Amino acid sequence: MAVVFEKPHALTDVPMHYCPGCTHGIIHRLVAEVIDELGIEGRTIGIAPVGCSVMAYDYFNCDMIEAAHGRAPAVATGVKRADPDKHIVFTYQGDGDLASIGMAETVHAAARNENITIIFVNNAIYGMTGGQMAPTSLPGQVTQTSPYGRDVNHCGYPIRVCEMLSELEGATYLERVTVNNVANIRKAKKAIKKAFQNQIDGKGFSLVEVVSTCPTNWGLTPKDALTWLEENMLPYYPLGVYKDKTAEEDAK
Ligand SMILES: Cc1ncc(C[n+]2csc(CCOP(=O)(O)OP(=O)(O)O)c2C)c(N)n1
Repeated sequence: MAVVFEKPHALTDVPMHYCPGCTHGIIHRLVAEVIDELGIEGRTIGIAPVGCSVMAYDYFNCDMIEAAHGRAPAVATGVKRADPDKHIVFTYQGDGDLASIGMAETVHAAARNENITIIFVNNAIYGMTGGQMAPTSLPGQVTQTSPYGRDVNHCGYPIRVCEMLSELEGATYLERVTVNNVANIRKAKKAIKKAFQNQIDGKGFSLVEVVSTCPTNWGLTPKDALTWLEENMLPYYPLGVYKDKTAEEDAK
């Protein structure tokens, strides 16, 4: 019989706890498919700090470490450097985690061109803790801590992580993708695969930002959350490759 659907081996059978319409599940699956396709499950170590994906260790079949909030790139650096030829190391971080409390770790890991892969899930809010404003919340966005909308005079402007890191000489590969439709899910997978392949090839720091939804904390249905993402997130966070030193090297 022809197999038309198979769960990636790198995902466990544990049902995920994510809310309806949350895109963490799609992104987990893409990471798992890439691990399967590259045949690296046995040597992959994932690092997920706190955030809605805090229990990612239940969902991925590879070894997982839980880091303190924001510290995943530092932990990843240690794990990778302990046995650089053997370990394939990825972090899986939210925007509250990576761009707020963990910003220093992110910037310095990129500046050092650590040979690690970062999956950065940007849903413009602190999901796990109930919807507080994140560094990526949009101007005017209503959150638990900005009930009248994010006022840039008071709270400053959102941080565009890929653009910011692209100024660093160290960073190797930075791409922003989303998972709002099938075509974009395919592009997201391609970017995630490249980010892992770069590490296998010893190319250095690779980060894929995935523009994501949080229907629960945005106060929207799953369908309306996708529309909100398309109408509000994508204009502020344009998709694309922000840096690719591997392409520059290939062109030489
Ligand atoms: C040192 C520390 N400070 C604060 C917290 C509380 N906390 C847990 S998760 C989180 C934010 C999570 O948001 P994000 O990283 O965007 O991930 P999401 O839940 O949206 O997927 C915060 C502030 C914590 N666990 N540890």
